[in-house]
Amino acid sequence: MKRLFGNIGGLKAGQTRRLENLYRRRLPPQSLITFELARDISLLSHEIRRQIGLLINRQGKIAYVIVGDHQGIVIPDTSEYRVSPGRLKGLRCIHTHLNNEPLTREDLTDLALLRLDIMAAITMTKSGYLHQVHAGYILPKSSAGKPFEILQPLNPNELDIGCIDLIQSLETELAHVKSLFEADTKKERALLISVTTVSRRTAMASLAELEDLAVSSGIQVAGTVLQQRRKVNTRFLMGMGKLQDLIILALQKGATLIIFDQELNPSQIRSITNKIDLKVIDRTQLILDIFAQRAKTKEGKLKVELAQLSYLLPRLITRNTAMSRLTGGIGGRGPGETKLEINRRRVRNRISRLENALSLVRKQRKQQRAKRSKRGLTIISIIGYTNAGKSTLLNTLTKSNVRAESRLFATLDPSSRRLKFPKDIEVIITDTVGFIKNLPKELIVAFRATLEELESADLLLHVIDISNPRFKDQIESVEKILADLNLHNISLIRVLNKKDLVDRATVDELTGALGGTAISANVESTLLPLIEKMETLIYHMKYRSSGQN
Ligand SMILES: Nc1nc2c(ncn2[C@@H]2O[C@H](COP(=O)(O)OP(=O)(O)OP(=O)(O)O)[C@@H](O)[C@H]2O)c(=O)[nH]1
Ligand SMILES: [Mg+2]
Repeated sequence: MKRLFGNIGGLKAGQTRRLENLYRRRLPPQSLITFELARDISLLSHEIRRQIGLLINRQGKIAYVIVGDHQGIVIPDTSEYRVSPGRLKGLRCIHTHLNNEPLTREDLTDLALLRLDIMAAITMTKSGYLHQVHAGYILPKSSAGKPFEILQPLNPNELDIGCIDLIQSLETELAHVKSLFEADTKKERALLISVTTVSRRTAMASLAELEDLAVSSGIQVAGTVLQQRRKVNTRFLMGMGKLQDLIILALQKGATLIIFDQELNPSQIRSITNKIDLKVIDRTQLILDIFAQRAKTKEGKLKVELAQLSYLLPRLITRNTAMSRLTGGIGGRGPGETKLEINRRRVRNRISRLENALSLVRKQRKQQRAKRSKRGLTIISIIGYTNAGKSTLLNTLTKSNVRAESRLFATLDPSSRRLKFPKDIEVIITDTVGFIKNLPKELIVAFRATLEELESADLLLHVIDISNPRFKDQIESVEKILADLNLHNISLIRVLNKKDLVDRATVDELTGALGGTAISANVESTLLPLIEKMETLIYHMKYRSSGQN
């Protein structure tokens, strides 16, 4: 006999047996529920003063019998019924309401979060006789923003609603929505969401950048959602109602993934993925993903792996058995407890091996640097926000061929070139990984070797893409990272790049305001003033340092 789910404490043996016997009942395919079954659970529910719920599959078999309390039921873990994104669960939920209340907000939330075929509530008279059945389902296409269809209350003789036909037509429509979006690509489609207390302007700018990041990593963007709140919900970031809207929007837009602009802490990601049946990642994970795609050299791959594992470790979670009301049930998607322990240990071991390998790299780098400084070579490092044009500048300056592309984080591995200035000063110029707002700390740690390289620079060229509408925020982010890395004492030239994309007056105004040199990194002739400025500065430095010797 299958077991009952929920609160059976204090029931009489006969009542428990009657509940267990419900598993034997079968439904003809077209009825939402039969009159007899609805009548029987109403009476039993009235007798025990607790809600009773049934989860019924599409063959009309009762998959779960749930006993709740006066107020509600808790749906158990239905993960064995999980289906692919963009499809319904294959289970409908029919439960009793002890009062005469139609579908509640919570019922609809569960309908959406669990992607049930149908959610129905049976209402009863004061003496426990079946009164009506209230049923609702998710609308595949948003008609005037309405996410659900709620049927007129069904009377006991109207329960033959062509249930399976209805579900099938919903599935067909959902499949259609999905295929519309999938077209010919196998790309993930993401809904981007920001839940924040900052100003709308700041939040939108950040979302726009998240969109660039998503596109850059090969994800299609299905839509963006901004939720401004006075206070951020510590567990789910947003309220249940909003989470529900999000899931429905994801279904309607054919999204397979949700990306949060905020970093989710381990317990938030657990709470949210326990509630909803879609892949959820945050900004940090997206950036880590891009880095993983871009890493080409052995060293780069080691660093990215280290960053990814450090991010993953605290998020390897133990099995979640706690279930909140109806909604809880999708928990326990991870492997069993012991397996998790093994995984954790493995990850820790791998992390320490990676750290060892990388500290060796750091040592070698240090030696190289020492050699260089012995030879008195001057080092210029090009830094700046990702996509600002750093590699392009290096290429044009040194006529070399470092990968420059219109996507974020094109460069992960630093490259150095020699450069001879007109006055015969020879310098080494290095290109490095791009910066970004809220650069994940795991990446800062993993890329320490790269960033340490910057410590030995004599001069930093901060490349700024003045054609980017968010360039002011970007300058701020870069300068913050420089300060965090203790690099703000090194001489720095602001290089205002992509001046060809901005009108002249603005370029002049910005040059004045920001105190930099404007260039087009891809046009050699525009670099002359910058080269002169570098040369003067370096000449000055050399002169000064030799004066001190
Ligand atoms: N119009 C214009 N485009 C430029 C200029 N400089 C660079 N670009 C373009 O901007 C894009 C990014 O250039 P990259 O040199 O790869 O930028 P990066 O700073 O090295 O980027 P990451 O390595 O990703 O951090 C490329 O498509 C370049 O062709 C410029 O002066 N004018
Ligand atoms: Mg680059």
